Amino acid sequence: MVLLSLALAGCGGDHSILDPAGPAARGVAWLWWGMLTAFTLVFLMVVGLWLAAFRRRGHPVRSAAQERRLGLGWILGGGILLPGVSILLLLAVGVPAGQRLLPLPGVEAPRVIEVIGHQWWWEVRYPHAEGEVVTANHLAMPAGEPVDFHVTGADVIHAFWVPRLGGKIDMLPGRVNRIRLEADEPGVFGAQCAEFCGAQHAHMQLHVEAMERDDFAAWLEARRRPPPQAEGHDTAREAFGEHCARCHRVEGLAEGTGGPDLSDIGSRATLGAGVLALEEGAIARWLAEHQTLKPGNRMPAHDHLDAETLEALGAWLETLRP
Ligand code: HEC
Ligand SMILES: [Cu+2]
Repeated sequence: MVLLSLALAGCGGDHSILDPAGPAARGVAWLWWGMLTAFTLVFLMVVGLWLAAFRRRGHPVRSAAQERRLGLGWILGGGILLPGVSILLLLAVGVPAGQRLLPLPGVEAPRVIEVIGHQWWWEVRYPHAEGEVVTANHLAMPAGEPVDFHVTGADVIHAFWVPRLGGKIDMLPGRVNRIRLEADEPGVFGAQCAEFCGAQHAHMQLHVEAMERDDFAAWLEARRRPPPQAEGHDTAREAFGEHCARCHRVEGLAEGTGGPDLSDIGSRATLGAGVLALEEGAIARWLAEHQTLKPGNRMPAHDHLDAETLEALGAWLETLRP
């Protein structure tokens, strides 16, 4: 019982395929339950036959012709008919469930959100927004309508997977793959890179937030403008220009590439793709300890900067919110 409850504890939470929050995921979950039921029945039947074989005493006497017919029956029934019917059934349910994940023509083309996998963080782009809207490790989407995700990899193969919304899809460098997902209701969903992509693959989580359509429009609108700059913080801005701006973008201030966009970093839920919760002081802590918190990550250590500068940088970055 203890082992069972431990195992079942893995069935809940915001990464659970058994708790679907959209039509694509529901199709996959139903298929999963159906297969589990069918395979449990087959398992019990096999165990039953096996036990029955033990109980049987003596040998039945059959003629050679009877033996042959019995053998043929097993081959045709158990070897062709049973697998044939099982596979047809699986296809009949599985193919439509898979189709629902594909952006097939016919439906009015929904909104597109681009997701790019990096070692080891997520870049999210909103091409339909007027102006450039980019976020990192945080994906916002409207609820109650399908969204097409166009995914690719910047360096190695990653995979995009929001378990509660639907099946996963590979993110391949040099190719754009598409998947159509929909969230029934506003909510927050966990997402995780699902293709081993190097040492910090496990620390590559994405915070997915589905919102009412109007809230989503406002969310986008707020990010079309540079974040308001708080008074003071001049030393931090200067240090940022010197040490950080080549890799990080802050709208209206820096156009670096190679690292996450920090324009709305103060409004995020987590840092380092899920390594730290974003609370007061967390950014300064990340700056000082990120190579311990997420060893080998692609941001160089900044040991040559004194603690004061790192703290000033952290305090300023926390003010960056739309
Ligand atoms: C050589 C490029 C590079 C430089 C220089 C650099 N960073 Fe980074 N930074 C990165 C990368 C890559 C990541 C993503 C690491 C990860 O999560 O795997 C990152 C992550 C971050 C994060 C967390 C972002 C998030 O979305 O959670 C912050 C904050 C940050 N950097 C701030 C800074 C500051 C401040 C400086 C200057 C002192 C700096 N970085 C210098 C490449 C760089
Ligand atoms: Cu990965």
